[in-house]
Amino acid sequence: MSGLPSHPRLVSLEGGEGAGKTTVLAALRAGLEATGREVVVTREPGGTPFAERIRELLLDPGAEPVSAETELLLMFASRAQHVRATVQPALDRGAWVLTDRFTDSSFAYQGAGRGLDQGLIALLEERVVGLRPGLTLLLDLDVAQGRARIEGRDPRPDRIERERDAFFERARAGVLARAAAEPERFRVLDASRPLQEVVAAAVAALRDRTEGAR
Ligand code: Z5A
Repeated sequence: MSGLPSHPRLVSLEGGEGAGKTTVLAALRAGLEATGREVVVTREPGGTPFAERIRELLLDPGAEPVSAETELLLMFASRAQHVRATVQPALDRGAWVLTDRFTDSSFAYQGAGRGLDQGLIALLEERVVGLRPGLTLLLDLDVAQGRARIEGRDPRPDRIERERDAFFERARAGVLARAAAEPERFRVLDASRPLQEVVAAAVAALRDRTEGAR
């Protein structure tokens, strides 16, 4: 486990395509706002205008193959800007930050998925990011089931969506291993259940943490 500080008001959602992160985020936001808290909902890659431009680069299928190293560094370039321009200022003024993906995605996709050195990713996390969420909700779903849910959504899948299932299986195994290694931070939710049940489980998990973290 790393010695990085975790912030109790930074909450991340992780999970594969079609796991329900978008719907869950909206419910978490509504629950927190109903109690009078300021909430910033954001995402990675992206979360600031500049970082969103990096997201476009990352997801554009383009014509030129993108190396795994390029992909990793662009993910962290986006995250560096996101943390400094959006996440940290919001935390500093007392807001809750709900982010659709954070550094665990880089360990999962670029580390476990692409086979890049986990030590390099850990170093980037330490030097460039410098903090971890206090709570990470992992919406865990079978890869084929996730694909089936988003089938037909986008006539032109993005560069990462075009990957084979084996890549997503490795990423899933990678993030599950991280969850097992950090049970205090992660809550693993079975995302194959009906959406309203997944939402209710996520809201309950966050409620557990909001007690005393106002
Ligand atoms: N990536 C990376 O490689 N490295 C990094 O460091 C970071 C990211 C930060 C873009 O992320 C890509 O970037 C992503 C990882 C990579 N590529 N992949 N995979 P993204 O978060 O924008 O992409 P995504 O995970 O593919 O998003 P998504 O497909 O939109 O997933 P979602 O938000 O979890 O799903 P949803 O939109 O909420 O739900 C999809 C559909 O399923 C929708 O019709 C729902 O109504 C339905 N759904 C959801 N849950 C249920 C349940 N429980 N039952 C029935 N139907 C459901």
